[in-house]
Amino acid sequence: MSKQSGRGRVAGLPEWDRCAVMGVVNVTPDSFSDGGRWFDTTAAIKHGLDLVAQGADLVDVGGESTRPGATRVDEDEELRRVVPVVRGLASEGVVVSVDTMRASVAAQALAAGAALVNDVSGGLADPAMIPAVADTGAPFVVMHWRGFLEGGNVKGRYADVVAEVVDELHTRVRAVLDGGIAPDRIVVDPGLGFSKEAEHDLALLAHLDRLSGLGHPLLVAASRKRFLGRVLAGPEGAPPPARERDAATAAVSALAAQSGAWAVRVHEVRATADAVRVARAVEGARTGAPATDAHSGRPTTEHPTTGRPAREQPAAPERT
Ligand code: PMM
Repeated sequence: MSKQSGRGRVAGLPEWDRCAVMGVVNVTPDSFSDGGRWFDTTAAIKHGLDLVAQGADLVDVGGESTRPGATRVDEDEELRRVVPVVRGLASEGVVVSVDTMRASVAAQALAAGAALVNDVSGGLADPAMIPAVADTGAPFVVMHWRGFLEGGNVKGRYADVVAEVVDELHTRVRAVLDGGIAPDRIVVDPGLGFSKEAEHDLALLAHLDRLSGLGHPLLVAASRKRFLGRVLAGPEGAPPPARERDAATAAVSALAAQSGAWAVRVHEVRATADAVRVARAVEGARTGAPATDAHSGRPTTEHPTTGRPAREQPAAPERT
């Protein structure tokens, strides 16, 4: 992968010629923006399929909330939440990622058809995680993490957030490589909102090129996060609720795609699917390499893996 781009190719996953869209299915009663909505297995599978129909390239399934102060779910409960949803989506041809900090959940999700392990602790929460993933040869997301989010954000002090996050991620990547995960199967993620204040998240977004300099594809997960609430509220106002931050999320998706991110992780897929395709079209106009994506423009095509209609047709003729 080029040192300038965080896109690259992740071995073991399909290749997209633009920033990929990872849709989120939280099978939890308490995630901060959508807790409880997809808690039932059937509803969660249907939601994942809907996200694919709206343009998601992968679906990230998680059974444990990582919001500040959340109590950990026990292992059996996490397995009960996650594995049937992973199996249901994978059996429909969806590229599934499993969002977990537990090796046992990762292993069972991979056995049920997941293609990628997304561990917000980058392998720190469970010492069995890296060997378990290395054994299967699955790709692995290494997120910047300074520990569980407890009150007061005591771990979120930085003199130079970009340099420190790059440095700490570099150390984690080395540990992951030493643990036997192949370099072309590692994705890095700055962990927006994890032990970070709004100013830290914004600085990291302003310097995605420095994170790409780690030499691995980059995942950016800004969706509905607190820093977007702060930006939208302005200096005095109250932040809008999480579910009113989707337009702001799509704006970050366009910026991340333009910076060469490999993927963006979002709750509301449709606007981000458009944003990454516009970013790709602009890139094509600059480089002379037109997009080959079957979804670009106003497609009538089917999703490449599920065979479902990718997007609806516009109801009325365009004006200009
Ligand atoms: N954030 C959340 C959950 N999983 N995974 C990665 N790789 N990066 C993130 O920043 C991240 C994540 C928390 O958000 P949610 O509760 O809305 O899913």
